[in-house]
Amino acid sequence: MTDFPADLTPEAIHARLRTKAIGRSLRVLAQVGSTNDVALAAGREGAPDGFAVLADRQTAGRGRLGRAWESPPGLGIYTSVLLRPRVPAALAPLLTLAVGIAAAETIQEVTGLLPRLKWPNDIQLDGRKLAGILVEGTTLEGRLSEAVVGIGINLNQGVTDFPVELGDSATSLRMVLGHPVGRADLVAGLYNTLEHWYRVFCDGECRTILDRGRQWSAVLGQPVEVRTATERWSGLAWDLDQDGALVVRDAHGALRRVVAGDVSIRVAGAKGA
Ligand code: BT5
Repeated sequence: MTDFPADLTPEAIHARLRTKAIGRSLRVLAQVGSTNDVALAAGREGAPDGFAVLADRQTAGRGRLGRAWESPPGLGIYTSVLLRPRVPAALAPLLTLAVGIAAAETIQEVTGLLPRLKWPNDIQLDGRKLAGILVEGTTLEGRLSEAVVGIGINLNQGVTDFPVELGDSATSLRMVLGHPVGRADLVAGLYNTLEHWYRVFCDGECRTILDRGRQWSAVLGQPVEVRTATERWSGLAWDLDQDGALVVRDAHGALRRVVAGDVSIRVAGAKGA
């Protein structure tokens, strides 16, 4: 029994790869619970830096805080990459940003579209969610010893492929372009671009990541609502801090750091911002 979806064979991907590490060791699966779980388990068993898992379909794809990631067969990209950056753990949030930049650049390269990064881990097109990133890691002696970077991108879904509750908030490349996009081109492009940004991250070039993250940002300069585990408040998205935290100017003019949470862009009324 073959495990590979016809358009996502390891040969199709390797033929398009220009990397030294990312995707060189690659496991393609027809179906899996979550590609992040496979990569985390492979990491514990000593898989190399850059080991990648790619699935046609996830039955338990996840986002942050136990949320689900819709992963229907044949339509999207669901991949996780194992990284061993060994940088100080405090830099971990910048890895999510670097992965977002890599995904946005790849989408632009392959389709000509201009996606935007919505802090902390979304990629948007026309204000709708196109892709999400989930980084799960292990630290050892204050260093990020192992990180699994999970990326889900909506490629060829039509509007009826999403559950009704996502109808107003989700989009795909096909919905915007009007034609399907080759999955092997996009995923190999993603591994190629990710390798560049992973190197920038490992070299500690935080400023380069932050500058590019600011350029791609959907939120900076926008009135936003911030929701954390304990609070909900409004302000103006001001900047990215050195560690990737979002700096928001509140109603009193104070600059507040948001380290973990969600932001939504307020469409009208920047009251208090
Ligand atoms: C994320 O979480 O956006 C991270 C998603 C990461 C998915 C990848 S796929 C490969 C790897 N393996 C996994 O198991 N996960 C990673 P969060 O910011 O918590 O957003 C989750 C929310 O996005 C959900 O609660 C829905 O509202 C929405 N959502 C779910 N599926 C979606 C989809 N396919 N497209 C757009 N929005 C979606």
